[in-house]
Parts: sequence; structure tokens; C-alpha cells
Amino acid sequence: MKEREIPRRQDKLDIEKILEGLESYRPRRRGWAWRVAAEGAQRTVGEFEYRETTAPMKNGVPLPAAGYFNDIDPQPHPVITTEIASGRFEDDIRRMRMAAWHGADHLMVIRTAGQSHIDGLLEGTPQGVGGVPITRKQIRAQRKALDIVEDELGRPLNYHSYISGVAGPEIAVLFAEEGVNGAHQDPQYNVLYRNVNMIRSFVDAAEAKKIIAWAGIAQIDGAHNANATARKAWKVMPELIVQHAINSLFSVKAGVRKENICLSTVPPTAPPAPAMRIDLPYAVALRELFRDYRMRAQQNTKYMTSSAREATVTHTLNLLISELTSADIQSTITPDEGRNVPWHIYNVEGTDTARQAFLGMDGLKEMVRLRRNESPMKETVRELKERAVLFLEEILESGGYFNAVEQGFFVDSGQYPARNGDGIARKINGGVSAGSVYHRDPDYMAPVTAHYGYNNLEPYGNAAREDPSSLIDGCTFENHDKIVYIDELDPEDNVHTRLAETAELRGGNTLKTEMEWQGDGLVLLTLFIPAEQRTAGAAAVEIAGRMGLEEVEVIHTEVMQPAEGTRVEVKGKFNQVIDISSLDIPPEEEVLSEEEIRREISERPMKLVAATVGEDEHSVGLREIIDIKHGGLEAFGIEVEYLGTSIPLEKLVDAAIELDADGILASTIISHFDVHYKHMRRLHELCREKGIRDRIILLAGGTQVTPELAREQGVDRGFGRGTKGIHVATYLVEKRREISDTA
Ligand code: Z97
Repeated sequence: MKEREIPRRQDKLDIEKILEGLESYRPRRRGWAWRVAAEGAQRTVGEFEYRETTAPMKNGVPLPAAGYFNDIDPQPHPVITTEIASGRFEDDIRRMRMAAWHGADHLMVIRTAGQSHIDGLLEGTPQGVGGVPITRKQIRAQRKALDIVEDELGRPLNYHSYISGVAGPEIAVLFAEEGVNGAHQDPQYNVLYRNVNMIRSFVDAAEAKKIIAWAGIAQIDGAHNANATARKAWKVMPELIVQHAINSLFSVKAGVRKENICLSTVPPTAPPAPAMRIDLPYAVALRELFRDYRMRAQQNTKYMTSSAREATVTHTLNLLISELTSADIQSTITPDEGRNVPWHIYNVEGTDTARQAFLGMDGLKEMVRLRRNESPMKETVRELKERAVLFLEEILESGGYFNAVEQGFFVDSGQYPARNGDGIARKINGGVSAGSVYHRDPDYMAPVTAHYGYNNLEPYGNAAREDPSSLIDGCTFENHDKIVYIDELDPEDNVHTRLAETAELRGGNTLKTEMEWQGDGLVLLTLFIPAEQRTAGAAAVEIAGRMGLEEVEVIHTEVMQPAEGTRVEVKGKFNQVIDISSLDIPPEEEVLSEEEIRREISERPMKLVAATVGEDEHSVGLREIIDIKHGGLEAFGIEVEYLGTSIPLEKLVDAAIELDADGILASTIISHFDVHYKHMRRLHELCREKGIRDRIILLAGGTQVTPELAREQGVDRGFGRGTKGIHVATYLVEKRREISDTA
């Protein structure tokens, strides 16, 4: 495979190949990419005209119900985010591809341990040190993989991580060098949640933002962390607005374009709270105050438990707010955050929930209008804005932001102007790296492309003033060759040793179930146990153990009724490897499209006679195959004369002759002494005796019918368990074509 050859849809990404030559890999673009609105013909997808869709993808996995609409895969307007960080970047690469095929175009790498706590770049750090710190190798491998997936999909994919902590500016440089497209950057996050000194944080942020501006990186702020941290998230709404304002304006002053500044907003509450009544006016107030900026809406994960169903409903209601207030980026996290199972499937589910909801709501705003200037929206929005403005004024009165933080203004559980005195207070001269900010010397000069503040370029001439990095023939931003690439240093814990352990599983001959990491053996089991919650949990663990699962843990219980029973979900490990050659893989049944069958039948009508034969009164299965309601033969325009139950074979054949039918459909459920196969043989013989066998199609169906054995009896085709109308219709159409061709 050449460096960026597009894999075929049936081929896996070759991780080893991606890791090859990383030292010389160059990102091919910089900066954030928004989706491109669908215009003109692109707005019609299949039978539908959309209002808010974006350019289609060349590949993808359509939503499950798309099968009813010719597998259409329209793409909604907002960028869709998924957060991925299993701790093994090589496994995350595969997950990114899966999520991207489902429509995620913002792949966010989150880390399990605070990068903010690390005070430098860890170039050669293997997985496992302090969680998952960011390394150049990890970023480069993932960006390279995403470049390949971009080509497959024909749409840009945004790669994202955090610029925080005392190594923030260095990380910003790393991101600019490696083609990272989006980043969280907000000094308030450092101060409040990571206790990094506030002066240092704001100075670092100035530098980081300057680089963000140069690299066209989209910035996401950290205001939402206040509603994740506050005891009552809906109380901090005025403060959230203030935090957004501080970081946004700071970024503008550092040169970031407003369309790259994305406010991170989360609907503050969730049902059973009256969420829409509280969250919608908040979203409206925010968007009005920050009209020129972009909104990155996140789902509420504070008020979720381990019920994936409940989380999905909250997520969907959040999506309604995003639709009504035109969010630009929709973050999906995973509905499984509450169960701490950040598995592949949930990234895909979260992405699909967003895609499905947005598509379903396409054009909603044409019909439903927010009653913005009527009560109660009018007053609520106004009140929120006023509280935020008063908050800002009080910050000024108290001597500015640093003093306000010192006095514990932020993340207080009272709704401003109320204060409960439980805010996060930090000392101006305290925290990590306090006292580490110095004035630049008069002769200070840095020959770099993007730099904040004093740089004493006067003595170096005009060219240097325009472009200081020209003094050194370009810094690493212009000249990628100047980057020193350091590979992983740990001989034991590195990607190659990890991949060696799973080499067998990637060879194509064996399989092991997986949720997070190749070969992890993880499975999820859902059970209903007719017992109260604690007993049910213990029973579920016992049952899973007896089924052969190891390391079993309950991840969710839900009371159905306190005494009658409990729904339990357990995870466990199934540590066996399956040999693919030992599997009995049924051949794929190919069906014609519904349209093709309908067209053919309308051009050339088809008639069948049908009955259950012999002494057989079981008619439900046959009726389902015939019935229009469940996609039976009638739905395709095939005329079926249903003769009833327990019909003698002679009568069936005579009726076929009389009606000049194209085929006979005999249903036979009873199978004692192989009576069903005997009936089939007799049917075939009768048709021969009456001289119609060569022009009639004989079909036999039933739960015990094996297609091969049916054919041995002389009928054209047998249909067993699981047959649907479309299977029979496909066969009929194809068989009739075959008869016509040979006639
Ligand atoms: C999100 N679901 O998407 P550390 N800077 C800011 C942050 O908000 C965060 C960090 C840095 C969430 C992800 C919350 N955000 C989690 C403004 C974290 C990360 O380097 O891990 O300490 O910081 O926003």
C-alpha cells in the first residue's frame, strides 16, 4: 500500500503501515474545517429534499432505518464530535474510522490523566505513564490515519485535543506543527480546576492563543466545567456566560478569528427536571450575547446514571435545543459515560443519536418558532443576561478577575447575585508555578512565526519585523524538517510490543470479541432477574461466571418493580479465540430492491395460488408471506389466491391451472415422518402428470424446511425459518426471468 492509498471498504486499516515512516510524515493541512452546506441538487437525497444538510460523504454506514429509503445517508449541518481515549492510540485509530463512517467529523482525544499536571512535552512517552499523556508520535499516527479516512469519506476530519496546563504553549506549538485542527484552550480551566497559578495561566494562554490563531485551530473553552463541577448546575448559568465572555474576548485580542472561537455549552439540567424550560432560554441568551461566535453544544453528562436509555433521551432533548438554536458543533461523548464503559460501540451510538435526531428535525425551524419576545422566554432570557452583566460589573468593582477568583466568585452554588460561599478560591500568588512569570529582557528576541507580546525586532531589519522566523530560514512552522521526532523510549511498553501481542488476531484467521482494545475479550450481557436489586446483581454475576465469563462486574441495575425483578447489565471477559475457518457462515441471501420487483410485476403481472397442504392448519406463517401489511408478496403487486388450510394437493394444482397461475406456494409446518417433504414430491409429480411442470414455479415453505432437501423433492425452491416476503418475491422474479430466457 502506498503511503496514503485509500483502503477498500472491506479492508481494515493497516496500523503497522501507518506507524511506518512516521518520522517523516507531514500533515497535509492546517486549521479547522466546517461542513459545506448542501446546495442545489445535493439537497435532494433519495426521495427527500432537505433544508439543512451538508455535502454528502463518498462512503459511510447509513442509519439503521435507511434501508427503507434506499440506503440514503444525508449529512446534517453541525459538525459531530466524538471523544475517544481508550489509552491505546493504536486501538483508538480503528474507533475513529468507525465513528467517522457514521458521520463524526470531529475526533477528540481526551486523556484519562490531567495533561495539565505535566509540565513539559513528553515526546517519547509510552502508554501508561500518568494515564495517557499526549505525545507527538500518538498525534502524528492519528493524524495520518485520519488523512487516510478523509480520503475514504471525501470529507475533512477535524482532530482535536487540549491545550492546557503549564505546558500549554508547548502543546499549542506541537498541535500547530502536527496539523491538529481543534483544541480546548481556556486559562480559567487551569486556574479553577487544576490549580495552576492564575498569572502564569493567563500569560501562557496569550502565547497559546496566538499560535491557535496562526494555525487556524478552532478553540473550545472550558466554561461548561463549571456546570459539571457545581453542585446544582443550573445555578451557575450567569457565571457560565461570564466565563465565556472572558475567554472569548481574550482570544479575539490574541488574534483568533471569531468564527474559530467556539463556546462550550451544556444544557444545565436534565429530566425529570423541567429541562427544556430551564435550558432553552439559557441557550437562547448565550447565542444572542455571542452572536458572532460559534456554539459547541455538549450533551449533559452530569445528571446521568448508568442507564444508557435514559442518557440517550437526555441527549436527544439536548439535540432539540441544538437544532432550535443552531449549534455549530455537536459533541456526543458517549451515552455510556455514566457506566464508565467507553467502548467502540458507544462512540458510534452517540454519533448516530446526533445524526439521527438532526436529520429527523431537518427544517423544523421553518415550522416551529421560538416565542422569543413573549413570556416566559422574554423575561427569562433578559434576567439571565442581566445577572451575567452584574456579575461582570462586580468583578470590575472587586479589582478585576484575579481578585474575583481570590474571593471565590466562581463555581459558587448560589445563583448570582446569591452566593453560598462555596466557590473555588485561588490565591493570586499561589498554585502550581506561582512566581514563574518574568518580564522579557530588553534584548529578548525569539525568531519564531507566532509569538505574543514584546519581541524586540527593531535591530533585525524589516524582513524580520514582518516575519521573525526568516532570520533562521523558517522555524518548525515553516520548515517541518526542523522538528526533532523522538520515538517511544520504553523497550517494553510501546505500540510495537502491544501490537505483537495481538498479531495473531490481526492475521485474518482468528477472532476475539472486543470493546476497547484489540483482544480485550470484553462482552456485555443484559439479564432480567426476578429478584430485588442486590440479589439480582449477585445472581447476574454468578450466572455470567457460569457462562464462562471472567472478571465479571455489574455495570447497571434498574428496578422493574422492587420485588418482581431487576434489569441487570454485566460486563465480563470471554477469553477464547475463535478460528474463523471453523465457523459455519451462511451464504448471503441476495434480494432485489423493492422498486425493481414492483416495476417488473407492474410491467408483467404475476399470479400465485397458495395454501397450507395436507392436514396442516398452521396458516399464520403463510399469511405473513402473502400479506401486504408486513411486506409480503401482495406489497410487490403479486396477486395471490389464498385457498385456505389443509387443502389437498390436487385441488391446489387444479386451481393453478384454472387461474393460469405462474406459481404455487405450498406451506407445510407439520413435519412428522417427513410428511412435508412427501407433499413436496407429490406436488412436483402432480404438476408433471398434468403437463404444467415446465411452466409453473413450485415453492414450499415452513419452519422445518431445509432448502436443499426441498429441492431434492422436485420443487424449485424451499423456504425455511426467517423467510420474508422479499426473499420469495426475489426468487419468483428471478426464476420467471430464467424460464422466459430458456423458453
Ligand atoms: C469536553 N467532555 O469535551 P487536562 N482545558 C479545558 C477543558 O475543558 C478540559 C481540559 C483542558 C469534555 C471533556 C472536560 N474538559 C472533558 C478547557 C477538559 C483537559 O489536560 O486533562 O487537565 O485538561 O469538554
